Amino acid sequence: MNDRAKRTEWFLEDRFGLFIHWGLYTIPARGEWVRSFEKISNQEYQPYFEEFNPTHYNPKEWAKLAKAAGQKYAVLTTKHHDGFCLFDSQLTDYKSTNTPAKRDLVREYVEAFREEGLKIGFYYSIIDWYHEDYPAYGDRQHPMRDHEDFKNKTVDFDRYLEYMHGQVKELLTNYGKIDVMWFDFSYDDMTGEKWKATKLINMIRGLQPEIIIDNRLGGNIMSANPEVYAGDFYSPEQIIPPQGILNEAGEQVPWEACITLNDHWGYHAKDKNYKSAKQVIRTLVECVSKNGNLLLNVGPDAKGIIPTESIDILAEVGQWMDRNGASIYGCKAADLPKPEWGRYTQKGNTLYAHVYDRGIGPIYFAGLKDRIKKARLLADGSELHVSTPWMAERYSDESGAFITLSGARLPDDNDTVIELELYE
Ligand code: FHN
Repeated sequence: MNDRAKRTEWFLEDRFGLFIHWGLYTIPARGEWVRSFEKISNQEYQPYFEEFNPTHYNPKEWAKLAKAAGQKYAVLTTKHHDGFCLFDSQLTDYKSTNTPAKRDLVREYVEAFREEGLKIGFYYSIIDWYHEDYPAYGDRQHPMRDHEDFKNKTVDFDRYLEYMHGQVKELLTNYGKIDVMWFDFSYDDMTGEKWKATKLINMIRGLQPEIIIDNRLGGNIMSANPEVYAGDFYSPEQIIPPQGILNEAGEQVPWEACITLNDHWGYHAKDKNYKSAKQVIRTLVECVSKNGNLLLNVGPDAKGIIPTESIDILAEVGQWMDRNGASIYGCKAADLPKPEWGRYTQKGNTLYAHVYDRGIGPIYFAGLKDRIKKARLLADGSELHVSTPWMAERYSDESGAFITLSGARLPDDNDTVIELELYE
C-alpha cells in the first residue's frame, strides 16, 4: 500500500466532516470575502480586530454538535484570506490573543474536538490580504488590487513565504497531532513552487508524518506521477464530481466535496437560503456512492454562535446517521449501475440500497437475482424478503430481484436504506 493510501485510510473510513469558517468578517456579517468585494483596506477593517470578542464561543458545544451529526473530523479556519490568525502566532500581532477575546481560539477548538474523539483539521489560507509583503496591486482579488497607493509599492514575497511557512510550522508544532492540513488556494501564477511548496511539504511531512493534505498548493493530483505537493485528496467545491475522481492512470483519487449549508462559508446575516437535511443526507450518500467524502460547512457568528438553522439541519442529519451510519462509514461505490429509485453504497459483501423513490409495487434490484443472502431495513433491523410477487412474475428476467416494502410511502422520506448481504 503506498504512502498516500496509508495516510488516507482513516479518511475513507470517516467520510463525513465539519468545515468551520470563522473570523473577523463575522462582524460586518457579509461573508468572508467582504474585504475583497468591497475593497476594504487594512485600516478600514481594523475596528473589527479591536472589537472581536466572541463571548459565547464554546467549542465543546460545537464538538458535541458535530459528533451528534455523525461527523468524524473537523477543519477550522486558522487564518483566512483576511490574514487574521485565530491562534497565538509568535510571527504576528494580528491574532485573536490580541483582540478583546484574549484567547487562542484554535487551541480551544483542538482540545474540545479531540476530547469528543473527532480528528483535527486546520484550514490555512496561503493568500493573505493583510500582510505587507503579499502582492496587492494587479492581483486578481486583493482588496487593494487597483488602489493607486499600492501601484508602486515593492513587496518582499520571500519574506511573506518565510512568514507563511513559519506559521504552518507553528500550527503543526504547538497543537499536538493534526490530521488534516487544508490549504486554500492557488491561482494564476500563484501556485506550486511560487509558494516554495516542495520545501513546505517536506517540513510538514517531517513534523506530522501521518497528516493528509489537500490539493490546493498546486500541482496535478490527477497525474499518474503527481508533484510531492499535489496533495493527498482532491477538493471539489460546491459540486459533486459527476463520475467521482480517477487519475490519468484510471486509479481512484481520494476526494472530499466541501459544501456550504446556505450560500456563504463565513457568517452572512442575511443569507437564509439553507439546504434541507434531506439534501445534505443525499449529498453525503452521493459523495460516498462515488468514493468521496463530504466536508459540510458552518459559519458561526461574531458571538461564536452557530446559526440555529445550521444546528437544526445537523441535528436531523445526525438522527439519520445514528440509524444509517453503517451505509456511510467505510463505504464506497458499488459495482452496479445507479438504480432508478436512488443510489448504492457498499462495504465488502454488504450493499446498501438508498431508496429515495417509493414508486409503485416492489422495489426492483437489477442484476441481483439470486445474489441476496439477507435483506434488512437498516434503520430498525427489520427483516425484508426477496421474492417475486404475482404482479412482477412476468418481469422477473434473468438478472433482477424484487423486495416488497409495505405501504405506499417510504419509512424514511429522507433516505430509506435497505441493507443487502450478498453471497460471496
Ligand atoms: O476563497 C475561499 C473561500 O472563502 C472558502 O474558504 C472556500 C472553501 O473551500 N475556499 C476558497 C474558494 O475556493
